[in-house]
Amino acid sequence: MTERSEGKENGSVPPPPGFVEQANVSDAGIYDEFEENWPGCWERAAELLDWYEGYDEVLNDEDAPFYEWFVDGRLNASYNCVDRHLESGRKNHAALKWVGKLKETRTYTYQDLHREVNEFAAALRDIGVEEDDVVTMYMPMIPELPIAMLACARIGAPHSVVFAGFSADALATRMESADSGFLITCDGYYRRGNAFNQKSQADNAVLRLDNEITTVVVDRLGDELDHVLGEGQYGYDDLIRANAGATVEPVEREAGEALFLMYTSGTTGEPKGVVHGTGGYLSHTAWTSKAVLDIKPDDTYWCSADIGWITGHSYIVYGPLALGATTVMYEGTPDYPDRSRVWEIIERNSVDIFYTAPTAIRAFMKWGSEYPEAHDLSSLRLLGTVGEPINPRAWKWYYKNIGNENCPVVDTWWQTETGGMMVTTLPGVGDMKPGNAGPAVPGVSVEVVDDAGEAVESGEAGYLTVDKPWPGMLRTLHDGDGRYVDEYWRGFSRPDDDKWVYFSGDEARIDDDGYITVLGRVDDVINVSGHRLGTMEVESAIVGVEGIAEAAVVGSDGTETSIYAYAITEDGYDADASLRDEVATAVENGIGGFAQPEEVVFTTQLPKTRSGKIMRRLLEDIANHEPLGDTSALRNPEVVGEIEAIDGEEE
Ligand code: 6R9
Repeated sequence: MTERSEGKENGSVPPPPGFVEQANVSDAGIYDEFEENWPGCWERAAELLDWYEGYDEVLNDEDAPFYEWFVDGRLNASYNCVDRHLESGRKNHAALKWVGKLKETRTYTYQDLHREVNEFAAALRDIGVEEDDVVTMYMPMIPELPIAMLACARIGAPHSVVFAGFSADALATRMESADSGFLITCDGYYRRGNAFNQKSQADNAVLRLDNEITTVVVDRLGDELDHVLGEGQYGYDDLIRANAGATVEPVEREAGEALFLMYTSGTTGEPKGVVHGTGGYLSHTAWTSKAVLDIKPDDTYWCSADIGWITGHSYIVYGPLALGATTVMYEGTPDYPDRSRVWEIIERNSVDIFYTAPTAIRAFMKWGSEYPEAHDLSSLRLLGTVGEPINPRAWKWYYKNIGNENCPVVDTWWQTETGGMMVTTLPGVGDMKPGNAGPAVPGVSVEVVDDAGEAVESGEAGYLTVDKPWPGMLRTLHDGDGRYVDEYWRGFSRPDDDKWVYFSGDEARIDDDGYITVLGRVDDVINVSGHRLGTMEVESAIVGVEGIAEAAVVGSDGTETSIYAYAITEDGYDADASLRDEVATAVENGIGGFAQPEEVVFTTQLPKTRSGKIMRRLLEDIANHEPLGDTSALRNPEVVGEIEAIDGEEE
């Protein structure tokens, strides 16, 4: 590294001057300005959108923690992400550049996008979708997915996108919970070059549901996978053809009305249906796309997340399209057909901004710098990461080898529930500290607190909380307002003093400059290659196997975080390879192949506290070959030696 990039004594790296000159936000005064004028400061975000009806009030907190942002404002997300860019003379500008698995490409200009979103919105109405009906989508990374999302937004039908890697069971659970009668899926897709039958998964899910489901099937594979449309099933292309040239007036939605649902894992086995509104969510994602990702309308921007997760919703679809930029969507994986794929896509499309996850960066690093070196990456202006903590070594590798020390790296902390970014440096303003996400976004207020809810001293670990509402925040949980309050607002709030504090479930440290280092989850949620999973969900799939009495799963950090499962067999059952296979199959069927444990360790007991709780932290240390922390709270300390011995034998 050069002297400059090694930065100051405390390891911080100033933003590259060439970047600052052109940044959307470069005045450090923005922090004070936002603080002094809170919540009015958030009008800066709302002003990025077009409203049919202006809001009367920025924030109504009378019914906290059910906050109302941009009260009585009316807008439509599809209009904001599509139509208005036609009106502003950008109709021939590329909106979506799709790069297919087998190197096919498709580009949709804003006009193309407008046409297909309208036709599909008309089709949705034809098949009976009404305002506020929840439409589930179970699709891989194909253009029809964002098109369907925007079509739903147009008619005020909240979408619920379920990651395509989830199993039929997991899809059925989410559809049932959302009371969703509509499903949009596809025949199949390519996984490492092989055709995978997605429709049979979707059909199996529908069979499990009591109510009638209307299904739309996108033909992704052509003749490769012949599929038959059954009763209540429509072909996407047929619907589009039948509605050729149709236009649908965007429905005016109140700011607080739902734009979408997104299921995410929590501490219990039941996934949580996070509900996002329209006005606050879109303002927050548009504003952070501009201030943090520095997106400008002429940029080609690529976020490598999957649209099946929140990052793809906020920063492939809604944020960048609200700003009128070109968003790249990639169907494949970074190493197929070879390890140059990502750099080739950046070079070929002159990508200006690249946003990815630490797990991918660690893989790139392992593969070696010769792959990026063989490509011209000089179009890049800014790099971002999200999803889990990034270690300083990976951060520096990314900064140097991909950004050539010319591109700021924004390490953005946020969650499904927050809707948009919450903690990160502003790339044109603040110094970066590798391994350290940064301060709260202007207008966002975070605090790291102890068990009693008091702010911890700088440098000490505590719970990461948000002590003021923010526009992108979830509205509630679809499963009920009570669960919403219990899950997020019980721990540190003092309702009697009308003080409401949101708990993220993360542990963090804060330094003297107010920079946050996120340490990881303190609840029973694990992060598997950027996919958030509840330990309970995986464990309940495992104990469903005959012969398994009890199970505990933890995350282990390799290049990719993977799952380690510890299981106890019932008397009379052999802890053998076939039982191990059954465990793997149960997880595949219950959740999806991506959640399969890397290791299944059979043991006679699990480490438990005196109150009978499994001490996952200890299993995590064993899985990661780390020194064991405090074991004094264990009821059965002898278990540690036993598990370590088995682990050792297996390696
Ligand atoms: C956007 C997204 C949320 C959890 C979150 C935290 C972890 C996300 C992070 C990060 C450290 C970052 N996380 N970004 N940890 N540094 N920059 O990932 O949403 O899938 O809901 O996961 O991910 O643990 O609580 P989601």
